[in-house]
Amino acid sequence: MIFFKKKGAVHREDGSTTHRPKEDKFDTGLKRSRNRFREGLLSLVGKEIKIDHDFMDEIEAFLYQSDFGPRITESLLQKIEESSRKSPVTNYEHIQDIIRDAFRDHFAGNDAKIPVGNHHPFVLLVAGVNGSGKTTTLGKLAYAYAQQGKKSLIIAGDTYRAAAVEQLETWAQRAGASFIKNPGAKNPSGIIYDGIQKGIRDQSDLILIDTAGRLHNKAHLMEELSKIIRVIQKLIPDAPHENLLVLDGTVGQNGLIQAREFGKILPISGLVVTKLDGTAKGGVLAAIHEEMGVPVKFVGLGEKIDDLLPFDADLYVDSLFGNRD
Ligand SMILES: Nc1nc2c(ncn2[C@@H]2O[C@H](COP(=O)(O)OP(=O)(O)OP(=O)(O)O)[C@@H](O)[C@H]2O)c(=O)[nH]1
Ligand SMILES: [Mg+2]
Repeated sequence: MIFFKKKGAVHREDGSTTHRPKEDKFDTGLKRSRNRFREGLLSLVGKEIKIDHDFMDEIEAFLYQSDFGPRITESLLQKIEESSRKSPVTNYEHIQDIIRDAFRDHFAGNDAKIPVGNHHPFVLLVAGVNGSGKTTTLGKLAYAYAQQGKKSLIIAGDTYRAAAVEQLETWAQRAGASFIKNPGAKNPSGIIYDGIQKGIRDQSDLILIDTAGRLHNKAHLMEELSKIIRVIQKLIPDAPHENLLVLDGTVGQNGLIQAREFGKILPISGLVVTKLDGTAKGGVLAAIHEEMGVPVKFVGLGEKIDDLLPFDADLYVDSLFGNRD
């Protein structure tokens, strides 16, 4: 699927536009994760490596620091140990190959596609804790779909914060998407019902629903999320067709807890991991995917409108190693 044009446009303040390939975005976006990841390994370049206790401790420490979590760390260590039985002395390239292959296997089943053509309108909902990047992600998605010639309607389902509605409206304008809000609403049900009706009436290709941030341990807010789904299903019984859980990549392993709790309420079909441009904890992406068995669909690599990319395991792994330097 070509989701974004092959080259990502970078709009400058002086009005000029240059293009940055997707590879570069992953690479610069994951700079901090990469630096952390390579810190431990780089000192080994060009040396003979003896796979002993000290070496394994070192590898273990930096895998933890990158937030790969216990299970992935254990499985990587195991793979390195297995290989050391065959050849106890090795080199950097070999260790790198082991880790790289392990990640490729890990993400082999990760399908980042969203088959928006399968339903008309296709209903997509974003959920997550406060500030995880839901509204921004929705705006970026509307823009990306507009680039593909799709007509989107955005529903302002966050009825708690007036500022949230304004923020979303600005994104809708930038993306050229339709927008529906009810500033006086006390809860999201009414506006979501009206929005779905409008989307059907206007023959929108996509209906994109923003929801308020909610802490996963606040039972009434989680119940409200269930209600939102029921309201949508009154009009389109098999919707939402995509439930994206938006996780802030900088929170590391805490994302796992959020994913578990939201998963109890919402049939999560995909994950969006945001703010990977500002963290050294990029490994959490692998840990969450492992735990949840849910595909990572998008990654947020900045605050600009085109800073959302479909997740690409090869680019992710390449960017961690920084082989494009
Ligand atoms: N650097 C960076 N910042 C991001 C990214 N995604 C979102 N942000 C920023 O994170 C902050 C919160 O984003 P929002 O989209 O408002 O988050 P939200 O989940 O809608 O927040 P609530 O509605 O309050 O729960 C904003 O300042 C965004 O610009 C990203 O991928 N990278
Ligand atoms: Mg929001």
